[in-house]
Amino acid sequence: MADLAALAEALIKGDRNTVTELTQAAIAEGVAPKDILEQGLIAGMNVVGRCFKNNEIYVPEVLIAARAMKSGMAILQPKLTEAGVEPIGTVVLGTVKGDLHDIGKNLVGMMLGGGGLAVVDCGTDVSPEKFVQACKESGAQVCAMSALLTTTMPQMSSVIEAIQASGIEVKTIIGGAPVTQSFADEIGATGYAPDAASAVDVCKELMGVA
Ligand code: B1M
Repeated sequence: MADLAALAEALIKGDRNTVTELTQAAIAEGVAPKDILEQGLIAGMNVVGRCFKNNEIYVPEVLIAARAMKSGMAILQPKLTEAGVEPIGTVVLGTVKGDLHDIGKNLVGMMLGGGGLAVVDCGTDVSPEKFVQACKESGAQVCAMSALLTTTMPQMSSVIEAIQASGIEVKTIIGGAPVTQSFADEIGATGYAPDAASAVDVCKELMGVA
């Protein structure tokens, strides 16, 4: 009998081999891919996000859990596609122009993926035009920007202006060490999150799927 609680537990521990084995076993037993995703992998990642937010675990543990999630997803993704399971929403993500820091941005991407969202990761040093183009092409509901330098924070405002000028309907969320809620309010961003786990909650709220 497939044990999805054990799958979630293995993911929380970052035990990649057990995640692979239990995902394969659940598929072999005919468990619905959506249940494996929601009750196994996402359930585990939700716990990781909560513990990270509460400072009970730190960046290395999150990265190891995310690696385990990736192993499970590599097996599960083709089955989800076959079963027609759609992600609950799409987020375009990137570090703004002039900024090469990507550790926090990657954590945000991993947590968003772990939360059942599709992520279009544009990488680092992303221009406003590239953000807009990626939003148009993917039909994303949310554009998520990271900045680690005080000198690149104004780029977030440029992205919001470019989105407004393009006429596309997309919400924005910003984050990164120097970014604050008051800066988000000042530049008209629709969301702000202080950490990667909160970014998942905020994106889901902005999409109306929280
Ligand atoms: Co740079 N760097 N760096 N750096 N670097 C900082 C940011 C700095 C604070 C160091 C310092 O002086 N004390 C400083 C910025 C000062 C300032 O602007 N006020 C600085 C500087 C000055 C620079 C250079 C200019 C140095 C130079 O060349 N003279 C240069 C700039 C290069 C460029 O970007 N153009 C530079 C270069 C680099 C490296 C390449 C060496 C490397 C980056 C490697 C990489 O990312 N691949 C690097 C690093 C590693 C750092 C520090 C040490 C660590 C950053 C980090 O990864 N933190 C940093 C000092 C520090 O923070 N102690 C520093 C861990 C990460 C998990 O946290 O990214 O904050 P963080 O993400 C968090 C939250 O902020 C949030 O979630 C994450 C997890 O919870 N979050 C979001 C992040 N994005 C979010 C988006 C969201 C929501 C939440 O919604 C979309």
